[in-house]
Amino acid sequence: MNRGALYHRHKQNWAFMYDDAHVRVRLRTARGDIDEAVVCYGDKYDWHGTECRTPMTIRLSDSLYDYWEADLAVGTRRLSYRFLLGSGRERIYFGERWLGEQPPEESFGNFEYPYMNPDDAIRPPGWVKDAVFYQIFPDRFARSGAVAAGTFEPWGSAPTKQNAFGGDLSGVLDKLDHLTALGVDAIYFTPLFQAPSSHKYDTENYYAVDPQFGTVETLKALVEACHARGIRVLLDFVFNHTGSRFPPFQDVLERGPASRYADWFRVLRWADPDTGVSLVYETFGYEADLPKLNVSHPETADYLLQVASYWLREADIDGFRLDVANEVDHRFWRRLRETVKAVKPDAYLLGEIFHDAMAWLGGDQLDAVMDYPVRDLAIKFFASRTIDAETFANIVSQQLAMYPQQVCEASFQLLGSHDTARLLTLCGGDEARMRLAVLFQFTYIGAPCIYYGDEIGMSGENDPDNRRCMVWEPEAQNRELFAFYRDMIALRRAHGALRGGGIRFLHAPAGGSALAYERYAGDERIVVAFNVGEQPQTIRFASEQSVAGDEAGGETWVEAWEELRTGEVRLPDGGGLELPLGPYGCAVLRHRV
Ligand code: ARE
Repeated sequence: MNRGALYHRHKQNWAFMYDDAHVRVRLRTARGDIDEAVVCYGDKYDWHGTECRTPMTIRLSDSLYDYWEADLAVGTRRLSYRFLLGSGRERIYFGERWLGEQPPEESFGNFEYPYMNPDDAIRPPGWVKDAVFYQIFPDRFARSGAVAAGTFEPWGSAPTKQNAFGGDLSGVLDKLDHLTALGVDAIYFTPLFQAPSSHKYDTENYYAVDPQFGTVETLKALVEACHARGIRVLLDFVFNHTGSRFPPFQDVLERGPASRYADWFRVLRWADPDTGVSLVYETFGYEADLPKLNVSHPETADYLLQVASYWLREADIDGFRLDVANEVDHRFWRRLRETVKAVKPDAYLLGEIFHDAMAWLGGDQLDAVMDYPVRDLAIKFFASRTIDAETFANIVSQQLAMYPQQVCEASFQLLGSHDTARLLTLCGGDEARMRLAVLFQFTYIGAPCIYYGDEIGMSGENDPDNRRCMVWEPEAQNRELFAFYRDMIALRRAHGALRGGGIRFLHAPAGGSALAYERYAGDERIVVAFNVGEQPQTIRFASEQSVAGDEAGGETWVEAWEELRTGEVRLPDGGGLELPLGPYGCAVLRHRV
């Protein structure tokens, strides 16, 4: 047995309350190394009277490790536990402070989940896993009739880093039918508070809607209209930095260390008119226009918390997308969570973090992050085709094992944003590849988000080309693609197993371009299969490959979405399943229960 590969520790992604009555424990072992894993658990105050055993199953595997899981019902809410591992004839016990063939008599040295305090449970808002988001960049989505002609660039001309097109919130209001027809039920707006740039990440006034976009009243009317249609609204807040026109920063520029806002920013060196030395301060990414806020200063933190509270109460928004969340201190996020959840317990706190975000997702700070790591893999597998199915499945599995299940369910799944080139462009303009990526997005764990215009076939390279004006002329829109997106949303809504529950890869060969996985929750199981290559392929599953381990043959599988069918599904006599997939083919099958 490869003992060096064994890993477990309590809390975080290794032992967490998935619901109020269960602790899910996860154990890492070297891939393919162990035949059997069992959790021995009980109450440490009555170990001999309560000790019981539950077998674990491998739910995920990456290139190096298997991840075993078991859900433990803990009657006394106190959990002491150790693992019994078997490989060939070898049997060892694994605890927090020992490893060996004989476990200690008592529970001393076991792992502990000391008490299942309800307040320690990680509880992202329940609605998120069922939601489908649509991202709007307000300057480029829609311009209402109220905007004076000639003030802005002509709609549809080429975006540059500086120019503005006059999009506004009334324009969004006029276009809500588009979103309803598509079927989305949440909007993520990039910033709309007053700021000089077209992207508005350089906040000048946190309390005002940018005059180009409208007023507080327009925003309130828009949120109300969205709510009436069952659409939730998420706004983008920039608390890491401000714009240089933010009045407290202007005051610092004017008064130097004498400014009452001197501690609001991270000044490294004050200007000295005598020596000609100029002011040096920390910024976002070396951008002089984006001075970094010092949220460790109580006044600054209080100010920003009041901003959050104001917009929740005033405009009844449903969540916050938090810019550069990984560069703001944890203490501030804890305070923000308390502030926000006190006003609206099911508001969604979504952080922009591009890497391992467990340190923010323990239930006391953010609810979720934008899943750029999985987006990156999806782009490489479906769009640029620079990784094979095995690499894709391994790294996706590794990502899933890094978080508690409920955190994965509430994550924000995107294939593109205002910070990336557009999906269709990354697919080289090939719509077939794009559709496969979108099918993945809508059958994977986490709430999908459509970047405005992707659904009607817009293309665009990196910023600023990815921020072109939305195309509204019906003849210039790809309506078949729109119908496909609408179908994908409907498919996801029709099956709980696509929105919650687990995922298991069934077919992901090294060097391969065909991929299949199963989504499962309760009795429901959905198999999704793809061929991202130009050659036809047939994927074969043995019955035992199915997660539930029962018959995957006979008449138990039906097509969940016939429009996607690319070949005749075959059910061989000996059980199992055969899926012939044409070039860029795919299939979605449902287990009939
Ligand atoms: C402008 C120009 C760019 C130019 C840049 C630098 O448009 O072409 O490259 O200036 O000169 C906003 C605007 C941008 C603007 C920027 C600065 O939207 O258009 O860029 O302000 O003025 C990292 C951060 C992440 C950040 C991205 C952009 O971690 O937080 O970079 N994203 C947010 C917003 C942006 C916004 C800002 C932050 C600033 O979503 O829209 O930019 O408020 C890797 C790394 C990531 C890195 C990522 C993307 O994966 O791991 O850390 O993200 O690449 O670069």
